Amino acid sequence: IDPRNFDDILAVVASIKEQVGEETACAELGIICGSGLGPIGDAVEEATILPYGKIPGFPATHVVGHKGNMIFGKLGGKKVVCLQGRFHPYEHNMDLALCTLPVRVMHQLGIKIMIVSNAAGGINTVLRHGDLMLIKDHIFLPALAGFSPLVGCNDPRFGARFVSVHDAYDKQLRQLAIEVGRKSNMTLYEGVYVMSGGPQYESPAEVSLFKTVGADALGMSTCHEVTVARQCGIKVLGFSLITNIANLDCDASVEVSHEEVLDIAEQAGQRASLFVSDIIKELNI
Ligand code: 6GU
Repeated sequence: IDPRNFDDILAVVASIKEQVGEETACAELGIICGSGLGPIGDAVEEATILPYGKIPGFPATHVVGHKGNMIFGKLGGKKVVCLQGRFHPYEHNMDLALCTLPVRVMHQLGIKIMIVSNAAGGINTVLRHGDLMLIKDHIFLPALAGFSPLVGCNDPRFGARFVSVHDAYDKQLRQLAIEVGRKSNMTLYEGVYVMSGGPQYESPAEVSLFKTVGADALGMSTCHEVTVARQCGIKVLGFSLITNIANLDCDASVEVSHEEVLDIAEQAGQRASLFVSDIIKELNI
């Protein structure tokens, strides 16, 4: 499977439909559960689970704390397809087209809206660990340096050659999230997410750089998926679960540990998942 080849994507979709059935495979909402939104995958009703290992072209996931399942079923009365486990560019030689294959597959399965989540380090000082930040815009650092999933020859069936991302995180969906948050007394910040390539965490000087250019939270995922979703016209709602505070001062810095990130993601993930379920109930698709 070549993730840059449109016909290969259709072949992947045909295989999925053959394995789970045409009716089960069709979905109107796609969810990418990053660290923290795993529980939402477990909450899918009438679930049909397809492990990534059975999907042609899907690479294996190796990161501890990330599963690898495509889950079909219902949430809040909507037909959903849920990706429990995502592909990080640092795991796959910065092959961003490969890492976004699931987004193109979900588009062919019919999704109109995609909800994405990630674990992120807080840069803005109002953020505390365990907080949820609604993403209003992003800085896709790898893409600015040439690592974009849209690089290469573009089959027009994927969408436009030059994609506008002025409205990447849909304003109406963000307003809905804020309203639902208000009703359920959920403190919700809105901010800018910056994606770095990783896998090393950033130095204090690098975090200062991101703060200076307007980033509020920092992670290693999401932007590539959102960019591909926008190319094919999917509306996006994105969240960052703040698992730790990014280091800004090199004389008062602490080690960032993946265990801490996973621990907080697990603690706060249940609440975040309930909140996202409440949003899904209110969606008009
Ligand atoms: Cl501090 N940096 C990055 N790049 N990703 C993270 C993080 C920090 N904390 C959680 N994920």
